[in-house]
Amino acid sequence: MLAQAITIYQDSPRATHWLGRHLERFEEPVRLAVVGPPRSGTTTLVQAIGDSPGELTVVDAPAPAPGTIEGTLSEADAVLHLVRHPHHAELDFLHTVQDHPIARAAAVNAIIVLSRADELGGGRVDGLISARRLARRYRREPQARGLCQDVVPVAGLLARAARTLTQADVDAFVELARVPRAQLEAHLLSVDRFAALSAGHAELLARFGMFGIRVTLPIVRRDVRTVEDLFAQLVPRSGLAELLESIEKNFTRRRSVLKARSALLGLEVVLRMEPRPAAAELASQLEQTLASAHDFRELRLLAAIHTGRVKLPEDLRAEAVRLTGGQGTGLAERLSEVDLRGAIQRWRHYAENPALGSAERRAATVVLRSCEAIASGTLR
Ligand SMILES: Nc1nc2c(ncn2[C@@H]2O[C@H](COP(=O)(O)OP(=O)(O)O)[C@@H](O)[C@H]2O)c(=O)[nH]1
Ligand SMILES: [Mg+2]
Repeated sequence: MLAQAITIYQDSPRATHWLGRHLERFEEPVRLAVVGPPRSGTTTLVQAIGDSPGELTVVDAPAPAPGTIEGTLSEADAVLHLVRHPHHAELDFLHTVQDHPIARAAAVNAIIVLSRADELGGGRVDGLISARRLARRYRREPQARGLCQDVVPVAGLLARAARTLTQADVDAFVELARVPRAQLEAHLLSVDRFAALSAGHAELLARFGMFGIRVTLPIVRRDVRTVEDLFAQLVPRSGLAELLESIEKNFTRRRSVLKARSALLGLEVVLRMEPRPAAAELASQLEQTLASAHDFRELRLLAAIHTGRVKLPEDLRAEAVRLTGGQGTGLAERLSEVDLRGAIQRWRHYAENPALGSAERRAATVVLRSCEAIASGTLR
């Protein structure tokens, strides 16, 4: 469709440049924009996630002024929305972003991050526990439905410190662990008291934050003293592990769908800004594609299952995830341990079973469509 559009718009340099750029993007890594209000921690989190060459490019996208949202996000295939508290007005921004017909039809490219998650627990070592509870609750709320694929809490500062950990940091913690406990406790009561320990420790504090120090110290006390080992302990504790997993599952592994989504959005902009009779056919083709794109439905279903918005019995749940590509979109991954003919009968039955809730019946219909697409060989 992009190639067709380039032919139709060859006399418009602006349109062909824009469309050509969208064609190029198919070859590029998934482009992930990290968006949030000032001081929500976007810069810190971008450094914590880091690029994965050939797979993922992460860009820091400070919250744009109202009205420039489309421009900022049109370059991204997927978005992390940072909020410091989910019930804050900050979420209105996300509603605005998704308040576009195509964005809504394909709201499959966003993860909400509860950033600076350690602060939700008041800096206590178990801070992330309350943040996780909040995220779990929020994932199921109607307000989040249709807006995002997942809600994940992350203590970005600790995550970045883990990512950039050096042997010198480990040594500084080892030295800290030698200070008698009672004496150290007094220093751990406040940032000022801690910084007073020594200049080197002030730097450690700046990089790890008080939460990071409190979390890391007991690990080092348990004799974890190499960069690799400490890194392995800090990645899950900062929430970074869960975030990377969610990015992988929802974005990197679904690269082709996200790229297609970006291209459709890009095409829509040209068709809307420079309408012409020769493009009418293309416009209706675009509409049809969006209405029937099964890939988007699969992505939404997987997110609904993952977040608990759709509740299926355990065995059905596992099969639904596999058949809709949650373990990999290839035929082998979809069909492992599944007899396709039996699955089609089963899922048709579930789709019509009045004992299931309406969300579950709709889910079964999506799984059924996936099975039928596999059977007819039309699955891309
Ligand atoms: N406690 C805590 N502070 C953080 C965290 N992430 C960032 N910060 C601090 O919040 C401030 C803003 O962070 P920054 O990444 O520059 O936010 P940005 O304005 O969105 O780019 C800085 O002082 C950071 O050190 C976090 O996970 N926990
Ligand atoms: Mg910044």
